[in-house]
Amino acid sequence: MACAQGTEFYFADNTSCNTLASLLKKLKSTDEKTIKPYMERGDISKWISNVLSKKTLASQISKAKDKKEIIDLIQNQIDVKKGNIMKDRYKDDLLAPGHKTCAGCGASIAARQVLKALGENVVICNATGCLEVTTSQYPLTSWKVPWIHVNFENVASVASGVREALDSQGKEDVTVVAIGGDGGMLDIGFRSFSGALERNHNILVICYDNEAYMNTGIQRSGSTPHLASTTTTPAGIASKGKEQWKKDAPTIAAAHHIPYVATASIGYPLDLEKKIKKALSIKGAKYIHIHSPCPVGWYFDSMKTIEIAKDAVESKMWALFEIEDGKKTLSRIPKGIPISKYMKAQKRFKHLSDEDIEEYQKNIDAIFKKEFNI
Ligand SMILES: Cc1ncc(C[n+]2csc(CCOP(=O)(O)OP(=O)(O)O)c2C)c(N)n1
Ligand code: SF4
Ligand SMILES: [Mg+2]
Repeated sequence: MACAQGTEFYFADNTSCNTLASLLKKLKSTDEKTIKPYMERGDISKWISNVLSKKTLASQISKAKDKKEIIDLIQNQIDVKKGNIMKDRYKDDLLAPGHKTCAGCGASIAARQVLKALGENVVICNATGCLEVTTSQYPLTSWKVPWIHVNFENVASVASGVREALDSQGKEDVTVVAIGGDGGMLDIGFRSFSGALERNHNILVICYDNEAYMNTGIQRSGSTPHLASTTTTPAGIASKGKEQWKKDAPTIAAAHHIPYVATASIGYPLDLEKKIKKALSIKGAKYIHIHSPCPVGWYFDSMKTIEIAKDAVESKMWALFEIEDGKKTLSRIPKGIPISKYMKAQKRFKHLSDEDIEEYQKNIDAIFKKEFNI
């Protein structure tokens, strides 16, 4: 059937194969009898390691008992490659892959988790920002639900208008969502955000918070944490990064007397989805604030997005809570890992000394104690 030659391998009909997908295709059309002798001589695993440098896969294949097992192993590798490990959970994903976010982008993970909980009966209004520009490059779109691009500064107003239009058509059952980044929602779009909440429009407002204006080059926002270095608050001899503390947007949202406010993290998708579903069951304005790490703007390894997100929660840098009828309830008691673990993994905090971090820790502990008494 085949033999290994240099960096390629050839089948008996002289066709070559140098990707897992073409190997799989070939194997599927090859009968068990033909493949057996190669399995016994261990040639199949040799091809894989020679050609595709998949040493672990090759050793697994050398132990395979039949063709079906080989096919399953290769199919599994292809699925992993396509990022389909979560294929059962996210098989009906409403944000299609192929968009242009950077590797490990927390904002796109947030959007997938949000859509999973929302379902299809929804209109998404999306403010300008990373999530919007990367998912909607004309004529392509990743959104499999009705979606509108809105200016940077008025997404909650547009969502209010969409709500009115749908209601006037008797479509009260359609969920209307305004989603934007921290800059678009909480700084420049604050007037629109505040207005929609104050009117108690029946919409769900979501901020994916990557703690800076990422799309235009990592400028600080009101949501940037204290002492983070950004391009407009660069750490150096004269500065230790952003002077001010992070704007407390969830508390500000709750001060509009809306029925539901919650914080979430992409590191805890089940908590996030539960909160979205709860919001859907409530009439009036709802606000969910999602902590969404950005490997590019926070300068960390893009493999670590979820780890960073979880460390934010476990170190008390980001609290998961709900505010209902003015009452704030913690959704997850943090393990209390040192904030140094969270900070030292990100270059935006790299300039801080151990003493700076110790001082920071004291402040965070004090805020947490005051807010949640733990
Ligand atoms: C009125 C207006 N000002 C500035 C811009 C340029 N602009 C586009 S996206 C962006 C930053 C977006 O930041 P954020 O909302 O936090 O979303 P992110 O890119 O971080 O996801 C800015 C300043 C704009 N489009 N419109
Ligand atoms: S800059 Fe950050 S938020 Fe923007 S697409 Fe890249 S990873 Fe995502
Ligand atoms: Mg942002």
